[in-house]
Amino acid sequence: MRRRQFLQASAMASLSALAYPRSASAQMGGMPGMSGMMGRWFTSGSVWPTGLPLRQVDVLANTSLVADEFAGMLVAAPYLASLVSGHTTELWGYNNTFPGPLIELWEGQRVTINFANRLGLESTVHWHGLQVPADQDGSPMDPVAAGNDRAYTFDVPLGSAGTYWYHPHAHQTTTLQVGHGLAAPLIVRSADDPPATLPEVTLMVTSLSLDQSGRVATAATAMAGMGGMMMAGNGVLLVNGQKLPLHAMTPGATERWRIINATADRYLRLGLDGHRFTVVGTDGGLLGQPLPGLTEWLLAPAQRVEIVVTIAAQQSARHALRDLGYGGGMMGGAGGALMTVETGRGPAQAPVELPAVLRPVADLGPATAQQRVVLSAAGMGMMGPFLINGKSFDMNRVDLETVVGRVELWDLVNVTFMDHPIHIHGTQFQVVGRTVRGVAAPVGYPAWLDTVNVPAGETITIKTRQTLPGRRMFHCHILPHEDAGMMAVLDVQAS
Ligand SMILES: [Cu+2]
Repeated sequence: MRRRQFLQASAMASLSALAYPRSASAQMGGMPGMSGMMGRWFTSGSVWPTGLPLRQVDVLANTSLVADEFAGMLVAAPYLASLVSGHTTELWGYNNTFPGPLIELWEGQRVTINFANRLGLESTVHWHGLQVPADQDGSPMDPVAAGNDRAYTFDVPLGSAGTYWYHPHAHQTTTLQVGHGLAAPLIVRSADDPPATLPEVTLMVTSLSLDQSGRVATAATAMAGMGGMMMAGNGVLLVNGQKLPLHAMTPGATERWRIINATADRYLRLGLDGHRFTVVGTDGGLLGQPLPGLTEWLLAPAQRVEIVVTIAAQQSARHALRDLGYGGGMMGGAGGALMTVETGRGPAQAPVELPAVLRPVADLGPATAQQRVVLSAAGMGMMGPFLINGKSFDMNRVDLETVVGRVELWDLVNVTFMDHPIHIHGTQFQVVGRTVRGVAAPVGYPAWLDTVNVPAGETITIKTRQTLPGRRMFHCHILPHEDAGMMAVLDVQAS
């Protein structure tokens, strides 16, 4: 298939996946109504300010005086924030910010992050999507006890420029910790970055559930964590910690937006009112060439996308970036408007030509091994808890084995009634196959992913390779599913 057809087929494929989950949730009878009722319960009484100018996430200062090195300090601790009128909210933050500070790195840099855990429970910092050594990956096997410190040290691989994020990955409390605000963006930069001439905006999407006194509704997170209920989160969707912020643009301006789905459990089907946009990058960085003319993009929990937006040349106009809604087999509707773009009164900016070629996405080469990963549910197959290859997570058990450098095909087989976004630590992979109800369907475009959505009833085949030895997690990134055991261990042996 020629490349353009390939890309279009993929965009179509992601649209065709929509019909199934809707019918699945319709089968649940009166329960969607219950979900709506709970949504009101957990958010009523909290009046969120909207329409404030979009804030940029604070950048973590580099305290290293040595060239090609980055050093920084992260303190995870509870702190009080004013989020809704009339109340203060205890969040858990990195350096008392929500989201946490943006870590900006360059390919080839040596990185040292000193981490102080001042939470009341064990935590870790997981560098989601970055290829770091297994013992620096912040996995649940490697917790930092409450009150303790540790240093994370790694080198940023060449070719890894892209949009990432970091968050806690502690055993069974990831939902709780991320749900209290612990998550932050991380960007790896490269001198070879054709869209770098464009103004850039980082949009970190999180969800937060507050009760009527403005407290983080831990009951909601704990309940969701009880076995992975088929319910989308009740939280309010926030962009850079704000509800429905206002982003000012010059009429006709072109910008590069890095969008991070840092929610615990929400699919984001992104659209910009009245506009088409161009995708230029996914989890692991740039595509080989721009993918233009899109009206929507499905961003599963933990995924990132880089889009280029040219806003209409009309002056003083408002357009919403919104979540158009995608159940993924869960109940819960569209998240609605996430951010308002408002054009000014100045003269329209001239259109910007994107480079035709971005950065090659190389094939990993012929696969020499195959693995099968079956996503299933215990019990009646509806409510979870969800399993991987028939088992619940045990960090002392090895579930799959591989060897450094070995290229493998993994069949991710979803026999449950809902979608699961599967994340593999320590690598970036490519989607090479897709089977819908036994029939091969068009697969994606060549792109680097560390998290792939496996729709209900489908099989997604990925080509993957680990470059460093050690034990790695792979798991569902709907965090209540992960906490309830939808996770497994990949042992990567030295070659
Ligand atoms: Cu899941």
